[in-house]
Amino acid sequence: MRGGPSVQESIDLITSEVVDTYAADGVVCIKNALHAEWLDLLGMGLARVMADPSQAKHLFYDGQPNEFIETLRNFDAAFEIRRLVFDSPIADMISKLIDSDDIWYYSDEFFVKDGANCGRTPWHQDMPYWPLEGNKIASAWICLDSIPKDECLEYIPGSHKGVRYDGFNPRIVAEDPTAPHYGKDLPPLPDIEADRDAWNIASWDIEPGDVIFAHPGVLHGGGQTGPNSRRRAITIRLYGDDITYALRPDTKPTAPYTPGLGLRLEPGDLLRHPWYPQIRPVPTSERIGTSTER
Ligand SMILES: O=C(O)CCC(=O)C(=O)O
Repeated sequence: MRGGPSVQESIDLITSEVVDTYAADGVVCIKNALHAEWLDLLGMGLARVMADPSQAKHLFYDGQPNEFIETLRNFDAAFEIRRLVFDSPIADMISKLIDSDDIWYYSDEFFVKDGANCGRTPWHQDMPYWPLEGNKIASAWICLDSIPKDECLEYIPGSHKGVRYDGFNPRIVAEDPTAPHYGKDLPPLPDIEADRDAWNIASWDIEPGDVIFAHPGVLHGGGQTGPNSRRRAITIRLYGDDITYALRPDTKPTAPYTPGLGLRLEPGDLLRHPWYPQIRPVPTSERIGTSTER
């Protein structure tokens, strides 16, 4: 039968052990974390985004047999994704995970590998692409499809406490998944695929409703699809009260590009700007009925 945890039951899955694992490893997988209705909402949001010509579709491995689609800030393009961010327990789970009552939206991203033999997402950390610093931040990775461990996103636990690498260059990932994004200030990514045994790689068999929470400093990548699979996933990125604006190398824009942000904020300022709406406490305009929810 379709179903799943209530909102409160989902929030209760973030136990003190989960919080400790997240702090140490920067990644934790919570099984059966979301009710099936949240996945319905996610599926409707994905359909709207894919049908919307004004929502940019970025192609990895453009024109190759392993091509797949990525779209950014679907919160602005799809009412369903906006509702998922405000109404589902994800924000409350992240609030407990990172110990911040106040939660803001940074971004969200679909990775649509909707068919056989889509390529791997190259290994990377997210922090180098984002104009921020701090520790109270998490991405919730949610997949609409059942996938085996070797098609799941893979992570290097603990790497959020290690070296901060340059990003990869999305335009030439097919030729070189470690080619630098900025080419300035940060060391290039290691070639983890070329030497997988040297790394402690974690991933999980995934069923719809499972959620992986990851710190954006953790190295992660992977998730090619097999001959009979599809893997349609979103990552919802939320942050808490210690996150400040930070500069990145000036050779490329950050992701998403937020023109004007750096003209209004100084490095070290708290990251407060309409680009990043507050999610918790729920703003009055987003409240449900007359409830007194946070
Ligand atoms: O799902 C994927 O293949 C990539 C996801 C990712 O890079 C992320 O969640 O930051």
